[in-house]
Amino acid sequence: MILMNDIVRDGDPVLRQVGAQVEFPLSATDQELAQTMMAYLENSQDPKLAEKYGLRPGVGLAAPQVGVSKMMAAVLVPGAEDDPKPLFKEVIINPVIVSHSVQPAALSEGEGCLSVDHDVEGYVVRHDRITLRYQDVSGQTHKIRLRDYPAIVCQHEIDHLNGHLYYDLINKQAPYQLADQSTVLID
Ligand code: K3U
Ligand code: NI
Repeated sequence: MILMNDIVRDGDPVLRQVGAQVEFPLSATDQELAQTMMAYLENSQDPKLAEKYGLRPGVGLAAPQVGVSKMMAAVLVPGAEDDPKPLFKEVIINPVIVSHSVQPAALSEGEGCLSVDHDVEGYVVRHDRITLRYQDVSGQTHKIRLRDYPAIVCQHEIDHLNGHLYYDLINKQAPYQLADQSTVLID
């Protein structure tokens, strides 16, 4: 089980490395990594388990954040409050953004990261819509379109796989200035 103590914090070089491609069929170690990363997200989104184990809630977790420099991330975006079905739930392996909208988007509240203990305020401007190609744990390739919040979460996670952290994208001089007035602000 992954606990907060297992999560690598900003300053560790593994968070700045480009992850290695994952080979298929998945090794037993990589299968367990996929399973335990998704279990972290599920547990962290359950208020009772989060409290019991001291977990910070997360909607995504990338392998480098648990010290493994590989192209693998778990994503669990919950659905609406009264809907138990997640909006997006997948372990994405060797993900590539094959195309994206010109239209930018940012979360109105900014972003956070389980590997960054202090909040860095400001807009993190990303693509509003992406076409994502990835492999699932069985090795099957998917090509899907995502927009708005799930697209933002996947971009945050793919950034982890390429050694980038969300605050790299914040304009430090003017954190809430938007260069493009058409930027979609997501609540
Ligand atoms: O954004 C978070 C959240 C948690 C529960 C419910 C709703 C939102 C927590 S921060 C988070 O999930 C990071 C996780 C990280 F850093 F380990 F990848 C991912 C993320 C945060 C904000 C925007 C996009 C992705
Ligand atoms: Ni993060």
